[in-house]
Amino acid sequence: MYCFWSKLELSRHIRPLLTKVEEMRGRYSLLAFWSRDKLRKIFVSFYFIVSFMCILILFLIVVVIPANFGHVKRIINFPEVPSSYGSSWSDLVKGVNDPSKKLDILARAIEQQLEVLSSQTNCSQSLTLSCGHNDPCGLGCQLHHRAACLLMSYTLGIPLIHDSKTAWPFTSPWQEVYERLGSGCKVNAKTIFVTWRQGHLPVLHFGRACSSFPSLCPLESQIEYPLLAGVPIPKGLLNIIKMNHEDPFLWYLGQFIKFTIKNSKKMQRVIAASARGMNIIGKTPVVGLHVRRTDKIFEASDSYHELGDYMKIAGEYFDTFHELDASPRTVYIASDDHTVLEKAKTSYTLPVWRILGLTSHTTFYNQPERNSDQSLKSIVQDIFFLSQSKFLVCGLSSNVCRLVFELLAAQYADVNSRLKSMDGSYSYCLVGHDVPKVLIPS
Ligand SMILES: Nc1nc2c(ncn2[C@@H]2O[C@H](COP(=O)(O)OP(=O)(O)OP(=O)(O)O)[C@@H](O)[C@H]2O)c(=O)[nH]1
Ligand SMILES: [Mg+2]
Repeated sequence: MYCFWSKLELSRHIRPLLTKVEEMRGRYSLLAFWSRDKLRKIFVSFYFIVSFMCILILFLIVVVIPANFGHVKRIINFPEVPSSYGSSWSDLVKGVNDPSKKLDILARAIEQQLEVLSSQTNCSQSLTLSCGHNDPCGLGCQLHHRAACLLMSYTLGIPLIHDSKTAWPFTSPWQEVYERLGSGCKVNAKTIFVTWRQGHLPVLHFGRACSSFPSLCPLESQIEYPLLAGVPIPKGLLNIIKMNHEDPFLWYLGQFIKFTIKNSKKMQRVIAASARGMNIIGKTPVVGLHVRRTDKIFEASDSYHELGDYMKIAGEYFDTFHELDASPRTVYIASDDHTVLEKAKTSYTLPVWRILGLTSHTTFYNQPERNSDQSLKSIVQDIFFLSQSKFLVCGLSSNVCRLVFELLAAQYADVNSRLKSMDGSYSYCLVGHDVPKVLIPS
C-alpha cells in the first residue's frame, strides 16, 4: 500500500522528516553540508525508487511468479500402429528378410499413421496442435520448421492444424506447391499452440499463443516441448530401424520431411514438364550438386567453392564406385546463382558429361525477389530433382542441403557414403537452437 501514496501524503510524511533532519543539521556536520532543498530532492528520489521497486515486486507476484510455478505436462502418445498386419512394429515386418523392404514397410506404416491424423475433420472433442513458423526465412528453413510441427503432432498423437500463413514469405500460398499439411480441424479451447521463439526454446501452450519473450504463460497450461532432448520415437520401431539403417535419426526425420513436402497436383505437372524438357526418364540424376552462393557467403564464410571443386568430387564418385552410372556422367546442378549452371553446361560436355538443371532459373539476390512465385517454383523443383540423385555434393551449412540429405536418408540405408559436404556437419536447426541428433525410445 505504501506504493500508492498520493503526492499529498508524500509531502505529509516527508515534511516532519525534513524538520527532524533540520534539527539534526546543527549537530552533525555531514547533514549541515546539504541544503534543505538538496535533502528534499534526496527523499523524493528515494520515494520514487521505493515505489518502483514495489510495483516491480507486485508485477512479479501477480504475473511472473504464477506463470513459473506449477509444472509442465509431458505428453508422448504415438498414434496406433496400422493394424493391417498385427499390433506391433515387429509384426509389420515379420517374415521379411530384405532390409530395404523392411524399411519401406515401416515408412509406409508411418505415412498411414500421418494420413489418419491428417484426415480428421471433426475434432471438437480431441486435442489439436496449431503450429506454423515465426521467421520468414528461405524455403529450406521453412520446411524444416513445418516438418517439426508434423513431428510434434505425431509424437503427441494429436492432429496438426497447420498455420500455413504465419511467416510464410512467398507471394504464392503453400497449397500452390505442396499438398495441404495437417488436418482440417479448427482451433478451439483444446488446441495447443506452438510459439517459436528466436534464441529460446519454443513454448507449447493450451488455448492461446504465448508471447515470444518473456513467456508469461502459466506453466500448468504448458506442454513440454517434445523435441527438447532429441526426437522421441516408438521403442519397437527404433529397434528395427537400428538393425536396417546406418543412420536411424536421419531415416526417421526423412519420413516427416517426405510427408511435409508432397508436391501439389499443379506442381507435379510443372515438374513433369521440366523433366521432359531435360529428357529425364525415371530417376535420371545420378550426382546432385547444390551450389549455394549469393547471401550464403555472409552466413557461412567457408561455404564458397569453385564449380570445379564440386565437379572434381562428382568425377571421383564416377571413377571409384560406379562404372555403370558413368556413361555419360549425369549431374543435376541446382544453385541460387544461375551462372553456375551456364558455366557447367559449357565446360562439361558430352560424351563424358551430361549436365542437367533448370535453365529457366534466374538469380534472385534479395528477399523480395526470392519470395516471388517464379523463385518458389524453381527452388521446389530443385529440391525435387536433387532428391532423385544417388550421391549429393553440397554444403551442410545450407538448409537446402540438409533437407535433401534427409530425403536421401529416407531412401538409402547407406546414406552417409552418399554425401560429400563442402562445409560443416549435419545438425537439425530450428529457430534459435539445434535439436540433438538422437532418437529417444519412448
Ligand atoms: N532456385 C534455387 N534457389 C535456391 C537454391 N538454393 C537456395 N536458393 C534460394 O535461397 C533461399 C535459401 O533459403 P534457406 O532455406 O534460408 O537456406 P539457407 O540460407 O541455405 O539456410 P540458412 O542456414 O537457414 O540460412 C531459398 O529460399 C531460395 O530462394 C537452389 O538450389 N535453387
Ligand atoms: Mg539463409
